[in-house]
Amino acid sequence: MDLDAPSLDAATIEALAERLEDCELQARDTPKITLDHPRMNWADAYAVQEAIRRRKVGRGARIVGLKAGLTSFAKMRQMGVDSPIFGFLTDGFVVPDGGRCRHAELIHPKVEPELVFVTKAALAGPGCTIAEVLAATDFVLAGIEVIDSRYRDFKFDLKSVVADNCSSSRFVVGGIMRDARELDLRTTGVVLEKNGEVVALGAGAAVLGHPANAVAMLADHLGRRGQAIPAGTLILTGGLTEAVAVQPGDHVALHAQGMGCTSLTFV
Ligand code: 0L1
Ligand code: MG
Repeated sequence: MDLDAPSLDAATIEALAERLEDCELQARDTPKITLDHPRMNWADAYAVQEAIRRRKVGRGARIVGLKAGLTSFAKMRQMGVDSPIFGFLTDGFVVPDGGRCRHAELIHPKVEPELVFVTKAALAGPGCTIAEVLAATDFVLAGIEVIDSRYRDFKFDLKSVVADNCSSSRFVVGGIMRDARELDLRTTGVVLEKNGEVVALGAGAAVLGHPANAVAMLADHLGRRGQAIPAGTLILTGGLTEAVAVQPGDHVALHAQGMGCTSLTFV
């Protein structure tokens, strides 16, 4: 899927990165980029994402984690794909546990409940297994990802969304740090509440049969590029349910079985 050479020249990749990041920073939407570049390939898509990452790091942002997206069977079926997509998280995306997220800084945010891994040893693919992931995991905890596609009405194709850093915008983690080996993460239940009402619920197996699979596939993805997941990396493994739209004033809480609760409020 992603081993081609880029087909777009460096100037076009930089221009696309600037267009998408400007939309992110100014909270405005844009048509999907494949309308202008219908033949862009996976390498182009990840090259645009990488250029956005360089822009942020160049301005002093710190990379604080990685994410897998489209990891639930339901979402993969819906999008007609058989492999997840991957992005990065910066310190600018972090919302403190129980903290506030400014809705006006975002375009059309949605929240999704996720299980989060933090590694204590490097993980390298290809061929990374669930067992290797669990052995390399320091702890797991609950997280809520706020996704905010820069594309008008969330209308995109996969290459456009990879270029847009997989709709990453904000995230919160919290609750109780747990040893992954003490839990059956396939049957770990999650309940997402908005303003005290249950809006989504699911179990860990919704993500690729076991959320550690998302980490293994991330290691494989990086391994094909000669990279690895470093020790100490926080990884969002992907939404366990459909994403839920939020408005200013909404309080969102995630209860994850055995992992307590994490929450944020949109202001
Ligand atoms: O984190 C995610 O699963 C988002 C992937 C990108 C697709 C979307 O914006 O729904
Ligand atoms: Mg997500």
